[in-house]
Amino acid sequence: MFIHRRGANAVARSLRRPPPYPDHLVVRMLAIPAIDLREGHVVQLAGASFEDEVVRLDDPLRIAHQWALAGFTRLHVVDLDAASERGSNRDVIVRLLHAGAAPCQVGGGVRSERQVHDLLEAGAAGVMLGTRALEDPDWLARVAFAHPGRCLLAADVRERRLVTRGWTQTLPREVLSAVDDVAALPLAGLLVTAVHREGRMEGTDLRLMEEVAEASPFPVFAAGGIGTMADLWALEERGVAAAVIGMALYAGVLDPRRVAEEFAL
Ligand code: AMZ
Repeated sequence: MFIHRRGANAVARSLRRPPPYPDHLVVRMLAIPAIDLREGHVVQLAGASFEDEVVRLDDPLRIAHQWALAGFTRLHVVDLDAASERGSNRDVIVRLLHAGAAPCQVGGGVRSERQVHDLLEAGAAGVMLGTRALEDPDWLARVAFAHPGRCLLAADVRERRLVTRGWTQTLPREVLSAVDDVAALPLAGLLVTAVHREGRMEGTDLRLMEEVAEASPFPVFAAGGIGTMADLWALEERGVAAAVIGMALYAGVLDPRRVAEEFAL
């Protein structure tokens, strides 16, 4: 039996109160470092702008090992060139998967069932599907049933509206309607990226994440804007299953060991 008030003990400790539940009964949120790939490098973009690259590191495998050494047990790998239809980092991704520093969820530009199949064959723990999944619901259903428990719907959201194609297209649909539409599929999770918060470290869109976590029958992976331990505790309190952290780890604003110690067991 698990207590589902995720993070209640951590919040109590942060307030210097005794934890309300025995630790072994509390389900913890997972923190996942982002490895965003561009032209073979690991990058971070400020405010989601390709013109405003603020981090560029040249050895993705070394970085993956560094996050694993810090204690993280999953990595979030995105091919930004493929997502924005500018190129591909497929070779780097295959090398990352073969290196096996930690299980990887992979996405960005995955637009065919063959690509999903190949990534899983190459060792991906999960595949994130955004643009094609949102534009072509029948395709998503086919792929999800062909690979049950391995696909995540990537819902990139600016304010409440879904955005696709490297965040250049805005769909008329809102994120909560997309959650309803996929509720019967055997997905591994729902990745919600608050594009309007991305790369700023000014806090995530908590209301959005809370509403999606309430509506979603799948584990919710939250991304965008995480900058502090308090952001992580707040997400956990709202029932979010996993948090993807980018800029705050690369900028050294969050201590990776401290985050992994609490959120990656
Ligand atoms: O930074 C961007 N412009 C960007 C980005 N990080 N565009 C897409 N993505 C990510 C999504 C999701 O994980 O957050 O790529 C994935 C979806 O890709 P696609 O090609 O399936 O929409």
